[in-house]
Amino acid sequence: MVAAVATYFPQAIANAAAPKPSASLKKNVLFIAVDDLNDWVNCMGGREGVHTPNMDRLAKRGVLFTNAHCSAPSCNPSRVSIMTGVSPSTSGVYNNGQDWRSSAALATAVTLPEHLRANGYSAYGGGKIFHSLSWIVKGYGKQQNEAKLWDHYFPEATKPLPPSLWPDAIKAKTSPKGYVGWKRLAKGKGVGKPPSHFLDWGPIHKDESGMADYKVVDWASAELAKTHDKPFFHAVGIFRPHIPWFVPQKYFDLYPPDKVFLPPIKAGDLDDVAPTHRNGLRRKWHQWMVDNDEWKPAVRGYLASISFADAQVGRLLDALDASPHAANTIIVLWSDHGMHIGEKEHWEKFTLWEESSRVPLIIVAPGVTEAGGRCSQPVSLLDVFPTINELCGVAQHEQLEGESLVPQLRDPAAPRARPAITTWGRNNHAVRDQRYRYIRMSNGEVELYDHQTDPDEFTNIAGQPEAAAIIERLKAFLPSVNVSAVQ
Ligand SMILES: [Ca+2]
Repeated sequence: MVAAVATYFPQAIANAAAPKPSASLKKNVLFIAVDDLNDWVNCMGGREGVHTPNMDRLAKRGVLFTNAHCSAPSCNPSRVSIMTGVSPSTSGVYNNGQDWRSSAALATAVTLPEHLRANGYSAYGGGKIFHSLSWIVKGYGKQQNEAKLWDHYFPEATKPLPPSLWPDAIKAKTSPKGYVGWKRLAKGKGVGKPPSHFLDWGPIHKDESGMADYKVVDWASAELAKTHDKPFFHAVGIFRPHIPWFVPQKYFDLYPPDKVFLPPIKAGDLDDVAPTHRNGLRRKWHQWMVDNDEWKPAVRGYLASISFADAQVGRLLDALDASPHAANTIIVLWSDHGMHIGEKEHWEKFTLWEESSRVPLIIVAPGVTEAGGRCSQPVSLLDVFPTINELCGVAQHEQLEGESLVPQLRDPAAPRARPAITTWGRNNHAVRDQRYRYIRMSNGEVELYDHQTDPDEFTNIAGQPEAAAIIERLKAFLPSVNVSAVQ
């Protein structure tokens, strides 16, 4: 429960305390997490025709990192990593089923909101910031969030999503009016059973104000309208475009069925990938999509969900702009990892390729960033914590393994010595620099891709003569410590 309500700032108390004008305070932080959003954001050039006007306008206000990567392609380890600044190979938190506080490295780790609170900030959050140990629509299970990190959490730290329109239908495995996708899949149209009950989509014929994300943004907007006597860290977690892809009809209408694209695939693409990498793919899911002519409808469901999430980002930005804090608030928008929508015959994340690791990362820092900045240097979500510290004038913490991005915020062309590391399971890593992706599995299997000539990572060039020197250089960045997985 919310133990710290007394230190949260209801309007009446804030007014009575005669707060200092916002301009005299340290910068606030609006920290926006979007779940499972890959690079299908218009400003990132991921795919043509994606309707994301609000993330696009946010990117125009500051710096868009076009080569940003998660430290793990899965919700829990990625989120733990960004919130603690500690990499998966140091913490042993590699997947969704692990309790991060059981990690020796993280038992007493200081999270981003805790660190800011220790330095004069208040911290409040809502929606999905940390993961849950059980699937979020089945029940909340043990939350990876902790009430003690925050002054206040909406609706509560142990139950971070308010009731929405869809979970009851999923739990009951029924098809109430409006759930078109579930009805189709439940009837087992076509060949075989659907691959997952949750990989489902369809329009919701109800008002979007009933959606959990909408309610979270309503709450967040009301918080932003208040005055505060301390600088604040305000975390807002938007759950879409995570599956299932149920959003109102108007977002599906943005994508006429005959105009929906399919991601590129290439025959034989998987013949040259690391065998252990290939063995982890959800090829049966993909086969079901193809056999049942559901690939394009599924792409459409993901796109509609992206545009719904984008609309919520827009509502939040409008609320900030209308608030007393507009000129004094740093905005950081990130996604926890990417998403395969059939690329490499795979669905969701859980791989070491670009589709799983590349994420949108946008930072607007008043007085530091200039409008329209784009940085193509490889950066990691691990870098976010130290970046926020520097922007807020707060000391760094010894546990942090990332590197502040303030040099790139001041000058997006500023070089960066280190590549971005993504880890999937113990001692399997991808090293991404400005041009190449080097993948090294724990058993020694390797892949190498040249993004200059092969942006879809179709051809593994690790065996070619010119690869040896490139691999030798990138290998030096592989983590030297790879702790056992937290039990
Ligand atoms: Ca290939």
